[in-house]
Amino acid sequence: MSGGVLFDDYLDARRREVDAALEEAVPAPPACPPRVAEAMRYSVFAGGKRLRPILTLAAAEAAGSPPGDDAARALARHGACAIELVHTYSLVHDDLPAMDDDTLRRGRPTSHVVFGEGLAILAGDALLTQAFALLARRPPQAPPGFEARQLRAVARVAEAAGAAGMVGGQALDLAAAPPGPGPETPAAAPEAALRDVHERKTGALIGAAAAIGAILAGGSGPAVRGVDAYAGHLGLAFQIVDDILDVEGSTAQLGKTAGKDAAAGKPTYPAVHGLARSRALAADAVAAARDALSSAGLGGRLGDIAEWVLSRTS
Ligand code: GRG
Repeated sequence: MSGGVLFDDYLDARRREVDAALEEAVPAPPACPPRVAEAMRYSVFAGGKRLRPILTLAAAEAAGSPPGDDAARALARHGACAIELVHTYSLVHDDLPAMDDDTLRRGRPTSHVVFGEGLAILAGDALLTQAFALLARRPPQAPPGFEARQLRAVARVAEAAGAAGMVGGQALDLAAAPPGPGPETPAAAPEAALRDVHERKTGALIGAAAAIGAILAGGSGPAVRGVDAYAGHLGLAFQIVDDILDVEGSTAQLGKTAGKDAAAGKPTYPAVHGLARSRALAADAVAAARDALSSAGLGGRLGDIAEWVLSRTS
């Protein structure tokens, strides 16, 4: 990692930037009823890592818009917030009784526990739709032709979030898990099926987060393709590490119920490959992500972010 403490400072600064932008991005009364706004804010400001929006900003920086260029920065910030809203919606809906039925997320009681199932569903719906409102909003000082970049970003996020991406992955995941914990839980799942679920459920949005940063920044074709290749490997590394943490992490450390995947018999990397091989596969994926950056001649913080994904503990 290039300069440990400095990278921590970078992450802190980007987190503050994202949080300030999210304050503006989440609708508030009188534009919407207070209870919906409250439920949306409850989940958005619950202390997530902000990996995806930071990835959007870092990709924008790497592909062409320097951090000091305020006008260019505002363009990428909309995309970064939109991605975090989509991500937060997916967590709220994933925790519902009809899905993962969880009571703890980001260290807090889940949305449906606090607001009831109906409002949690609506808050998730509103977060998803607000993301697209934000992506379509014209930022001040947008350069001529910026609408074409916005359109590409809208399409990319919609594909990542929809049936071919996250929703599709979640559907496969639901189908793969037996109805409850028990000895019939399968010990392993085929590698190809596991990868397919992970690429859709987690990888697609991580890929879109990085790609739209490069797109909104006006990155060249090769730069956008390089960021895309990097993010494909990063998404895989993220999910392998997530699977490992589900086995090795504690509920307090993760801020969500640990050990749920294994208990539910879900296909995971440790279940298929064991822990040691899973760690090696995550490291390989991060090395491949770094190679993709080198091949495309991309600098900036994307390499550090890949190392962060590998070493994260929550
Ligand atoms: C409901 C359509 C729909 C999809 C749900 C994202 C998802 C799909 C399910 C969440 C279940 C889960 C824990 C997936 C593993 C990967 C993941 C998204 C982990 C949470 O992301 P982090 O660690 O969370 O970046 P924070 O809270 O830091 O933002």
